[in-house]
Amino acid sequence: MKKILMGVLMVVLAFGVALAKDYEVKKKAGDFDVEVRIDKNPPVVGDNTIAIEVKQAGKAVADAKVLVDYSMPAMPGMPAMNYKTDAELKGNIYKATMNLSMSGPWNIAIKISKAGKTSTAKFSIDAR
Ligand SMILES: [Cu+2]
Repeated sequence: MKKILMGVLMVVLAFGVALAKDYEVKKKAGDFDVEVRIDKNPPVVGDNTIAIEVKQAGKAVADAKVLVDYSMPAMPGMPAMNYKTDAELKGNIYKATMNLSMSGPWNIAIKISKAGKTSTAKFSIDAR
């Protein structure tokens, strides 16, 4: 019985690793559902492509303005860093390149503007 459980666990783990190829984050921003994928997992120093899917009531939103704001708080010997880049709509996905200049914690804010209202989804990553 234990062997079977271990076998099942191994399969589940292997599957989980295979699925977790991109770095994925799901967040709410106002009444938007935001799904974020970063092509490097973990995110790396240098270029990372961030793909953002925005949905409202289950439908893709393709007429918003999406801005990616990424920052690192000040640390010893380094002032706070902050960068902003507009995401470009490709299909139904907003894409941008984040150039992370340093390893360590980065705060990401995805700002979604539509009909004069801006909603923000926030999360943190750890660049390697
Ligand atoms: Cu730093």
